[in-house]
Order: sequence, then structure tokens, then C-alpha cells
Amino acid sequence: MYLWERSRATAAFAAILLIGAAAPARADEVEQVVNGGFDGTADPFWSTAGMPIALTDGRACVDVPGGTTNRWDAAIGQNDISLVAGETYRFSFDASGDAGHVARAITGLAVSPYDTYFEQSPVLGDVQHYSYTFTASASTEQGQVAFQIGGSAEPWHFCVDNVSLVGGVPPEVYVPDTGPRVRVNQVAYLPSGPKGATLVTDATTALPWQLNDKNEKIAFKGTTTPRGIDVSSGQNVHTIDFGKFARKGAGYTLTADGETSRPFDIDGKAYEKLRADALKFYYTQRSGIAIRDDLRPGYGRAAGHVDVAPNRGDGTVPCQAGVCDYTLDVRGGWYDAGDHGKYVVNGGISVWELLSEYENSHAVRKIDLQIPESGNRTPDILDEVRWELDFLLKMQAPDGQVHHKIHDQAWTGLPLLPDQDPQPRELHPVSTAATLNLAATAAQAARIYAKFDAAFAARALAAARRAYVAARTNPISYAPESDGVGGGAYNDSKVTDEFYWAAAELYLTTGEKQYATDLLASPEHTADSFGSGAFDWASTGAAAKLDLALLPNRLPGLNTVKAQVTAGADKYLAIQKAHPYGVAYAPANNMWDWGSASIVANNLVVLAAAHQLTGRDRYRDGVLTGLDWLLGRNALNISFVTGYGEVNAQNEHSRWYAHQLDPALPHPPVGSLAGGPNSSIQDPLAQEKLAGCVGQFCYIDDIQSWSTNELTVNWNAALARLSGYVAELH
Ligand SMILES: [Ca+2]
Ligand SMILES: [Ca+2]
Ligand SMILES: [Ca+2]
Repeated sequence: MYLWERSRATAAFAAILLIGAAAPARADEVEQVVNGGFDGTADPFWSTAGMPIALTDGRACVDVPGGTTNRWDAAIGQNDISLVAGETYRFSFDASGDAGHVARAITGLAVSPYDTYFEQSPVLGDVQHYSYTFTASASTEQGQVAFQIGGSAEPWHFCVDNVSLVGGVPPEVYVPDTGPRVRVNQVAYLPSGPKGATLVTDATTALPWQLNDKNEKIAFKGTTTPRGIDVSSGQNVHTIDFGKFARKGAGYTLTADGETSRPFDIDGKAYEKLRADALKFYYTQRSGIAIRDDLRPGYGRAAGHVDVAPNRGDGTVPCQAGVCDYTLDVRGGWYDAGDHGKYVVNGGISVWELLSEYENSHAVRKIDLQIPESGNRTPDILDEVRWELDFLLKMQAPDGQVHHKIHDQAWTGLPLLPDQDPQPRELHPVSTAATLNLAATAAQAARIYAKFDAAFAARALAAARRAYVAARTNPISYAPESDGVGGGAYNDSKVTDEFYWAAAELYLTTGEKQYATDLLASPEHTADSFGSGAFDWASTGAAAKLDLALLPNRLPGLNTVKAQVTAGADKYLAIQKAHPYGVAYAPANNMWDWGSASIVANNLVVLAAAHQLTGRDRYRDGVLTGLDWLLGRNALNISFVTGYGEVNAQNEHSRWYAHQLDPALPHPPVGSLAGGPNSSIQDPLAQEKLAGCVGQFCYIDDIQSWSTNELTVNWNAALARLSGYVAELH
């Protein structure tokens, strides 16, 4: 089995929402709320101190005090609610409030540990009816329905009426809105590149299609190629090839079978912006520094985890109990994903891929990322990666091994800005994988940063050598799968690939024979490293081979490594050719992995490497065709990149880009790559809405779906390198 998943604790509840959807009544529906209409009295509802309930026109109203911090600092609710695990409930109410204010409506446990079983945070205005359904997975007689309305700087007015929690409601069936049946890259095709589209249809014989320009004049036409049933989606599909049309322009559409696609451009410019946006993503992921609003309008925030309350801070972090007797200063680095954890193995692969983009591109050195270090004499991409490298170096233990990760003691809820996280922080045990991640990336950094900061380069190389020796001394310290409370486990018990990768980077930097000897003796050297997915945080053999193949070195028998890279690329090309959506990824049994969008992107990076190695057009064309899937030519008709394409992912799971939960917070920044379809749907929301999903359909753009729709530093590194390659093609 392919090791990909960040094992995580599963939440103890399931939730589903449908605004305004009235489920059909059933005989066994039971009202759980007493006096939800506030008839003559507010009893048995309670409210927090200093905020008495007034009955106004038969509704319950309160003057919410200003100056509170948390949503739960001001609330109205009712206790003694009964919930039965597995039952579906409809939670509904009428609410109003001063425009723009938010009520967090919850069903949860009224006693410690105050679990939340369901929550929604509608933005209020004039009176509106709200209705949601969810399925309880815990049984209790001590449930609670509440409206949490604190957290506002200024006072405001809130009213609620007709509060209802009805049990025995049939669950809603979720049907995604997939728009027109003609599926295209919603961003842009390169004028000189291939241009493919996919038509979903019942027809089994060829159909005419036409390309229209922005004035709706026919620019080109042809007939479709029937492709039968696509395994990855279960759909009957045709493909459309308009690659011979090469006229630049904006606002083109494709029409076939009575359906017209979403608009797209024929132009390469978008990819220059995308490559920069994909890199700019890292600044707003930074820990340990205030994010400047002048550099990222709408994203400014206080520094996270710098030892200012309520943060416990990352300045003197102890280990988990019994793990070590020292503390480390591990401030800085990037937050890994939508949580506040920092993980060496995921940071390591991200650093590698971004530095790899740097080593393979001259143009990227000139890109202004609008970060505090812009305008100094170091390329911004290196300044940004340095923020993470300094953190990785701090994670090295006194004996040369490296701590696997540092994160909160317990999982936190959403939304939660980094500087508001109250959880204690802990270092987790050292691991061989983390130690080798530092060896690989610090060795890579040593050769790249030497001309900008010789002292740093020397320090990095010394740390890399020390880590490599420490890993050889401790070769089987595996991070356990069970260590997934408060942060992802990132467990990996196969580290021959990490040993190979570290030896490769040390060899490329130093040219020393000892590292060549280790490379040639490694079982990875002759193994096929190009599996269903090429490389990721747990599988680094292919990453090493790309660097050995592309960078100057004198490794004996190097041609066999180059041949492995092109053989891997040929395998992905063959998969793509057979795929009617042009995907260079065909997981066994159509079980799409966690983070599939980044797996697709990284397989395309292998094609790009083969293009660099051989100059053959078919690899370049494969990259471009594969890109189309990420940007809208897919079963869901959605671009997995925020801000790119007419319909794009914008509610990725994050504690601070949590606009879906709090309108005062932003969406994820443009250029964020969503996780993408994940057949295992580990989160409760996906389990509710996507049960029984086929391949490509196992995705939902909802902030609660952390297993299909998170964002991470390693996934964006794949997008950055891929879009960087594409940006330089035209
Ligand atoms: Ca009433
Ligand atoms: Ca700079
Ligand atoms: Ca591994």
C-alpha cells in the first residue's frame, strides 16, 4: 500500500448542512427543543451573565456586549437535549442581527469536554430562516442547542425564534453542481500546446463540436471521439481535440451535444501569475512573524506562537512526557497546512521541491514575491525557503537526530488564528525519516545558498553531515502511526528512500566518494521509484533520481538513473493517453489517494524532467494535458487552484483562511492547491456527503472536509514547480 495519508484523529461527530432545504416530514420525527417559539417566556433557555433575554414581538432578543474575545463568551442556549448516535436531525431557527455579525449555532455537549457535534456560523442581517441537517454519532441526555454570539469588538443586537431540533429526519442526499457537460481547462491553453476537452454524454457515436470566440463566432470545429465509460468517474465520455487551433485570445468556449463549456483563454500569461501566486502562498503560512497587510491585503495578522498569550509559544518547547529532558527554540517555519503544526518530513519535501525549482529555472530567481525580504540581494524564493530551513535546523536534537514534529497537545477547532491558539506545544520524538530530511535539504541548501550567505551554507552542510551520521547510527527510529493527537502522525516505516535521497543531495553538493558508494549500494538505486505517484513526503526515491538526472555530477553509471526517469515518464504518459480526462495518475482499484491533486502535479513534474533531459515534445505535451485536469477538465468541473478558473476551490480546510466560518476572515490566498479527490474520505463531512463516491467525485469544496480539501505546504510546492515549468514554455 502506498503510504500517503497523514493519519489523524477522527472527530467524534458527523455533520451535514443544507440551507433552506426542507426534508419531508416523517411520522417518527420528534421535537427535542422545549418552547422554541418563546411563547410568553424564555424558559428553559439560558443566557450568559450580563446578557438577559428580552421577549420582543414573540422572539428572544439580547443586547450582545462588545469587547469579548471568543464566540462562547456570549451565548443563548438550552440544555438537557437528547441525542441518539446515528440519528439524523434537522436543526432550524429564525435569526436576525446587526448586519455582518455572526452567530455560531451549535448542537453539542452541555458538560465537559463540551464536544461540538454540529456547527454553522451564518452571517446575519434581517430575519431569515436557517435549516441544517446532521447525523449525531454520540448518544447523550446532556446535549445542548446554543447560539454563540461573542467575539465582537462593538455591541450589537441579536434575535432568535422558532428554534427546533427534530430527530428522525431522513438524511439529505448531496448532489454536486457540476455545471455544463463540456469540461475544459478553465484557465488557459498554451497557443502552441495540445488542447483537449472532455464531453460527458449518453451518446455512443461521434458528435460535432465547435469552438467559439468571445464574440460567439465559430473559430474552429470538428467531431468528438467516443471513449466509453471512464473508470475514474463512472461517466460515459467523449474527448475533443482542438490542438490545431492556435490563435491567442480570451473568452473562448466549446459547444457540443447542446452544452457550452465554461470560458477559457488561449494564452500562456496566466501561468506566470500562477507560478508567482503558488510561491507567494508561503508567506501567509509563516509562523513566528506578523504578516504585513501591506504585502498581503486582507491577510495581515499577528505573529503566531511567539510566546505571547494566549499562545504558549515556540520559544522554549519541551518534549512530550518522557521523550527528552531539554527544550528547543523552534520559532519560525511554515505552518504545515490548515493546522498550527510544523512537521519536518512535510517541510522537508516542500523545501526540496522549491529549491529544485530554483535549481532548474533561471527566471524564478527574478520573481518579486512581495515578502519582507524583497529588494535585498537574495532571490525571494530563497528568502522564503530560508524561513523554513532555519526552522528545520532548529529541530535538530543535541545528538544530531531530528525531532519529527512540533504541534499542539490536542486538536483545536475552527476558526482559530495562529496567535490565538491556547494549546501547549510539544516536541515529538526524533525519527530517522526526519533526520534524513534535514540531511537532504540542508545539503541541498549548502550548494544553493553558498553565493548568498557562505556562513549559512557552511552551517547547513555541517548539520547535514551530522544528521546523516546520526541516521546511520539510528536507522530504524520510525514515527508511529499512533502519534496523531493534536497533529498529523506522518508515519513512515520505509526509510531506504530517505537514506538514498540524503546521500544523493550530499553527493551532489560535495562530490565525495563516500556518498557515491552509499548511493550505489542502496536498494533504491535499481528499484522502480516511479509508482502510482512519483514522490511525496513519505517517498523520496524519485525526488533523488530527478536531481541526480538533472544536475551536473559524476556518479558512475548515471545513465541508468536518467533512463529510470524517462521510463517513469513514459509510464505516466501511457496512463494519460488511456485516460479520457488526460490524468497521468491511475491508482490501483481506482482508490484515489489523500492529496491526489498534488500527486497528479508531481507526476507531471516527472514528465517535465523527462522533457528537460530529452527535449522530446511528447513530455511537454503530457505536462500541459495533465495540467488541464487540475484546472477544470475533470468530473466535477472545478479548478483545484483557488482564484483560477470560473469555478474554483476556495474553502480549503484552514484555521485562519476560514471565510466559510467567519466572514471577517479571508478565503485561502489565490494560488492555493486543494487536496483533491480522496477515495477514503476520512472526515465526517465527506463521509456524510460523499458516501459511495467514485474516484474523481470524492471531493467537496467545504472547509470541514479536511481529508479532501485541505491545503498544505508540500502540495503547493508541487503546484509551484509545475506552474513554473509551464510559465517558461511559451
Ligand atoms: Ca415566537
Ligand atoms: Ca529577496
Ligand atoms: Ca520513506
